[in-house]
Amino acid sequence: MRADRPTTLGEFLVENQEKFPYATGELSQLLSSIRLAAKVVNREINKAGLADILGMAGSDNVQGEHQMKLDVFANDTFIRTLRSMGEVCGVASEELEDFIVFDDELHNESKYVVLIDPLDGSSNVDVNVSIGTIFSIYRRISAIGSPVVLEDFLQSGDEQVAAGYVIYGSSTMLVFTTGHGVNGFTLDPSIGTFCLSHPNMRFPEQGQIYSINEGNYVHFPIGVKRYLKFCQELDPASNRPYTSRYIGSLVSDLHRNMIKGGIYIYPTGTTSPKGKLRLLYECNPLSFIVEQAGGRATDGFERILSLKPTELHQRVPYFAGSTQMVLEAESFLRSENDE
Ligand code: P6P
Repeated sequence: MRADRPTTLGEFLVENQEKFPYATGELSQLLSSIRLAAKVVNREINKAGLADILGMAGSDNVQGEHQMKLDVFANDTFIRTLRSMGEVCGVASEELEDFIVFDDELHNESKYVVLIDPLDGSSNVDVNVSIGTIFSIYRRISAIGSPVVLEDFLQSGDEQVAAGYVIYGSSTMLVFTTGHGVNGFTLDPSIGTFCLSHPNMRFPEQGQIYSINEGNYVHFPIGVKRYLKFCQELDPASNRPYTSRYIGSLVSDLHRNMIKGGIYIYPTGTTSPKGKLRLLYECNPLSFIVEQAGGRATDGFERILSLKPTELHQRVPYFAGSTQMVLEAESFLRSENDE
């Protein structure tokens, strides 16, 4: 941190280069690519209400979800920017059925793969609610010099070398970790630069905010229903009832809870037997952030980062946030299983 001005993201990357895994400068360059793409997407989001970029793209993504024009724009922007640099050999995206192979001599020599949710919560664009980009970075496990393969993407979350998110909200922030804590950078639009605004972000051990779509209550497992009633009971000793905050935008809900303390839950349900969130490009990267910030992230029973992925778009139940709150919620799930 400088006395006269905040550290820029570029300066931070240079000053912390030696801490990055396999510090050869390539990861720094990769993170700079993400920084550039974030600025380009941010510009379009901020004028979405004006340009003809609002609304549906007229296509559906692999999830069967209607693609917003901004979804498509964000996906294309991140993939194009990642391809233009020489650090990445392939990308998997929420918006695409299969992963993309950058199959040429330069990129086959690259060491990293990126998994990305280019614009999470994008249905909120038309109602001016914050949305986000989530990214996850691994070293490839297949032989350098060959085209990237599926196994390069199906690594457990503990193998991530970096992960983070961009939140396009009242301000635009890039929050990431390389395994040495979590740092948040706010975009200064007057100079088009991300500046260190939230050094060493930490999840409060306890919190009073629970984030879940209670409209799905009837579909929840009994343990989740019991936990929600627990959150809503009056108990001065534990500052309950807790407060319900849920805006239907995972990055925004999780970011708020990291700053204020809280838990985000997307459980299984009769309409979503494995939950809704995707392991590889939502839960793994955010769980790396959560754990690096001192929080806890599980599927209700197991650490998310320990799970061994079996397919690109697999879904998992998600309980993430202040450690004491996640442990509390898990205890209700275990009691259900003990019956
Ligand atoms: P529901 C957005 O589609 C998303 O993946 C997350 O950003 C958000 O938390 C969740 O789904 C909202 O889902 O079923 O509550 O509308």
